[in-house]
Amino acid sequence: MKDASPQTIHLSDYQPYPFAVERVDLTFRLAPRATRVASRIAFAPNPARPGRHDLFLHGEKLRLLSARIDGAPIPAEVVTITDEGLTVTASALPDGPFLWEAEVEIDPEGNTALEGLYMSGGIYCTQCEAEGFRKITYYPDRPDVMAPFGVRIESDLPVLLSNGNKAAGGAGWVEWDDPWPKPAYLFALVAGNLVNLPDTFTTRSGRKVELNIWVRPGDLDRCAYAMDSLIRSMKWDEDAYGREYDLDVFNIVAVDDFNMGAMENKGLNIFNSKLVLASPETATDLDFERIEGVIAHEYFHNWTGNRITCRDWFQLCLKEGLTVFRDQQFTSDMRSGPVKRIEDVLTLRARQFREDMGPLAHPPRPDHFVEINNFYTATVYEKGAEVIGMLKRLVGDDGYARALDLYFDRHDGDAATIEDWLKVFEDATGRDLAQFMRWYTDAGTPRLSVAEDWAPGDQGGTFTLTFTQTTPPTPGQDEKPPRVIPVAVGLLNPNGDEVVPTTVLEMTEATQSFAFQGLASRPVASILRGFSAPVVLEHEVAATERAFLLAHDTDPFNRWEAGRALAKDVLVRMVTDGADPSADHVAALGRLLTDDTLDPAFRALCLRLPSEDDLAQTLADAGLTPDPDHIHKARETLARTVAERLVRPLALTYDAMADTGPFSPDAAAAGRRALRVAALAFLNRVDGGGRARALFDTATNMTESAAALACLIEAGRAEAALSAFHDRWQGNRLVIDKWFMLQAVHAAPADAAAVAERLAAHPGFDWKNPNRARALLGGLAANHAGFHAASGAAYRFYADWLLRLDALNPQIAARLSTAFETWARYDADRQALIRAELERIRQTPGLSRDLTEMAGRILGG
Ligand code: B3K
Ligand code: ZN
Repeated sequence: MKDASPQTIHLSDYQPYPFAVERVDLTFRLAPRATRVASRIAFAPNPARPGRHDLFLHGEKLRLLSARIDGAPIPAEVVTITDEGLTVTASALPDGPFLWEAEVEIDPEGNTALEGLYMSGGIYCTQCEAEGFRKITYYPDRPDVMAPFGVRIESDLPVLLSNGNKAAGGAGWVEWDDPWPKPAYLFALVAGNLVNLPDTFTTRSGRKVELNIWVRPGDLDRCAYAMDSLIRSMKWDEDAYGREYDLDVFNIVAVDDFNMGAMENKGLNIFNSKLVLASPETATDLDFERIEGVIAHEYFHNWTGNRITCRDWFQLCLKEGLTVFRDQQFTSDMRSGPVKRIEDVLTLRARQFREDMGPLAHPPRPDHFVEINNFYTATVYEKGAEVIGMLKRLVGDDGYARALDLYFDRHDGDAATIEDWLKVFEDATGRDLAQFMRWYTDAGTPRLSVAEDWAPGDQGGTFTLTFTQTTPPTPGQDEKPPRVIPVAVGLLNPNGDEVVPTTVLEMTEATQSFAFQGLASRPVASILRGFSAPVVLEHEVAATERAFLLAHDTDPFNRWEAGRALAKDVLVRMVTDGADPSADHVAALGRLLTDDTLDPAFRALCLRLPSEDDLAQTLADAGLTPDPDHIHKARETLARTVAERLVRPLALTYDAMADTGPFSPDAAAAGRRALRVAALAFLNRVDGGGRARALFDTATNMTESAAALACLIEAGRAEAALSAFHDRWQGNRLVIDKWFMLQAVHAAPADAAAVAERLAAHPGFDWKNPNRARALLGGLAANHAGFHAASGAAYRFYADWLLRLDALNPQIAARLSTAFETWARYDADRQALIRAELERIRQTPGLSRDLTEMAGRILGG
């Protein structure tokens, strides 16, 4: 629990810390309820803050046993201790450098917030980003205070790990030394009964690095893919960015209780076990892809985040946006570039656009916050990555490479800012990026509308595109000056040939025209190729033109996008005018489905209908009030129509995409399975669940098993399958998470709240485990029509659980509260129901700072 009046922190108040930390030495004597942490911290005055200053050290939930400065106990009258930390009066401090020594006691087992030092299944582990180190010992817990750390761990447990290289060890103790100065948020400690999958990697300059993945005994046979991903990541970062690993050992540990995906602690990454453990029988292809991507992401942080860190938490996207961008590039290289781009845009729209269009909208670099953990958002991560993609498009590949080299040269060892980041691009390319900075400082998704003009002429015709950009106001930001927007455009001849290859138009004004001359005939424009900027494109296009682009566009992203836009147009008409599905649209889907020249993964994406949440947003954008039931029915009708009209090609595809050889998690095999289960989801609407039942009984991989189970739930024929699945997998927490989630996501809307309630009462619902809580609650929130059922039953159930979770783990509760961020889209009755739940949450005594901030922001106050 935090205090009742949380304070807002402002970027404009930044001041360097008055002291430099020259070295930190920590000794941990581990005990579940009473761990002793002894610290020795060598401070020196920081020339960047001249004058005499109090010594303020962050510290929360610590029992201070002793504190000395330069060996002498500190008189009580010069020390003040509050809930946030400890202050020693300036006049009591030596003039020059001094040594702080303290001992505190902490309670890892009682730490249910999973921040600081805590226990997961008998394993001691830490999570310090953003501000968890202050729950371990008194320290200036801010990213711009960097120091080399030495760590001694005393415990009878067999495996004792910390950052850096192992320095010494004996019976019951180990010492680690991390020579690279780091902020406290990158500190890590793990101790437990763990086993390891070992390997090695030799860097291109010949450093032999010991690699280990540490897991609980019994999990060792599910680590190979994570290790393979790590080795490929290390190689890729050398090849693509010239970045080498810089310690003798790289350890990864998997724990079951973790608030997010993983953490890039220096030399000792700690992972949620769901992003490490995988076998064909237990992990879906999506799980494999995520493992590969997150292993890479955390590894890439070693340079973009660790060697160069952030000056303050407002700069979070400096490390997160760049590292997401790098992991996206990696996945594109490992798998299919176009498929990865489409997947990333789907995520961006589903999560970031939704955030940017609602009450939680904030810039990639926010300028104030109450609880920084609430800002690990899609905007900071995914939009942060999009912004870098735009920079790269504007300066070109060579310019980007030069700028990144300069960034690593100039800022290695620094705690840097977004200004530093843009300056390296300016210096490396000579470009003025003042206007570009708005992408970092302004919230909101720009709307880019396009008008076309065709003027025939004797020397060929002129085709003119006129773009207009506007960005709707967001909380606290009413005025939105124009931004620089790179718009990638290509023009096609009516016969489908490309007459103007992809060219990047740079839009800098509110309205701007671009002319293409000397054209033989009026072309068809393919605009925003590769999704060259994170904007909403408003381009009125006839269905025939969308179908043309779906068939002929040479840009794979826009080819998919044309089909997507077609499906959305159809669905919106079905919802608003009661229109029937479009025969042309279904026929176009049929042509894609059977086009064997196309990558199956791409075809699977083209078959995927827009989500109900996406449709709700589209309707709200158009000034309409989305009705979740109508949306659900329309989407169901369309899916059934596709299934009825394309039953033969769907069935042929379903059979043709069956695995023939041994399982491979690679992109090609995963793409075939994706197409197969996409076909199954349609066929399930007309075969009464027959294929799903047969597949469920015979599947040898989790992708097909889980897809079959989802289909059976939707067909209302899942009882036996659910219990068989549960019996088979009850010893595997990650698979049982899927069992919970599938039931919540695929429940019939009218039953969703009741299903969730029943599942919450199941003995396997260990709500203290974040993965399990997210599986059920996140699953319910993802069931759009179920979550928004007019009775308000799901809202109530959900809010009850947020409150329960908040008392234990505020980060998880706050994150899950974003399910309510779209409340203003819906009708007055639903709005009133959601508001009442949010008010009830907000008024609950003892609410965490995290959830207080979220409920307040969602309500708009
Ligand atoms: N940097 C961590 C996220 C920390 C979240 C703190 N609430 C993982 C990552 O982005 O790689
Ligand atoms: Zn990250």
